[in-house]
Amino acid sequence: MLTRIDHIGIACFDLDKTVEFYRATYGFEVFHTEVNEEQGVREAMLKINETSDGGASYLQLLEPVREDSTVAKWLAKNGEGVHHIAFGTADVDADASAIKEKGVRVLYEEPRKGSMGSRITFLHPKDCHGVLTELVTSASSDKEH
Ligand code: CMX
Ligand code: CO
Repeated sequence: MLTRIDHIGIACFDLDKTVEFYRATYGFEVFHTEVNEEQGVREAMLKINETSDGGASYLQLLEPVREDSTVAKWLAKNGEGVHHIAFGTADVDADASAIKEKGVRVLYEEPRKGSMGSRITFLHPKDCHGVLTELVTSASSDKEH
């Protein structure tokens, strides 16, 4: 069951400048940063609020680390902006299979590594009314691993 907005993914050209904008404008601080080589991004997670399911909602600021990454390709076409939304669930495997049964393309056979030890998968934006949609099970709520 999808129980929260885990994060909104925002693509940017310069992560440090974008982090500084969110700090100076809204007072949001960086909760976590990491490079996800597989996804081709350097990212900063800004925690906005905790949620009633024991998780939290974040902004995920994303800067590409290689030219052939999905985010680099998207930025070249669209410029900076909202790249995807992510729903949180305690069981990404079960939710991804249930959604696949409904005819929505799930991009990965098995969930992959996301921020902070989470497991993630994506739904094709063309099957989701133009919204690239991610499903996330955070490390703390993961029942499987
Ligand atoms: N939101 C909405 N639509 C998108 C999109 C996005 N982020 N990215 C691509 N599209 C649309 C394009 O506009 C294009 O539509 P048209 O054919 O109408 O022009 C279509 O999808 C195909 O786009 P493309 O530029 O040819 O891109 P690809 O098919 O190569 O890749 C996708 C699209 C979704 C398969 C790829 O972005 C992907 O695998 N995404 C999942 C991984 C990811 O995004 N990782 C970065 C974030 C990591 C994290 O959150 O941790
Ligand atoms: Co994301």
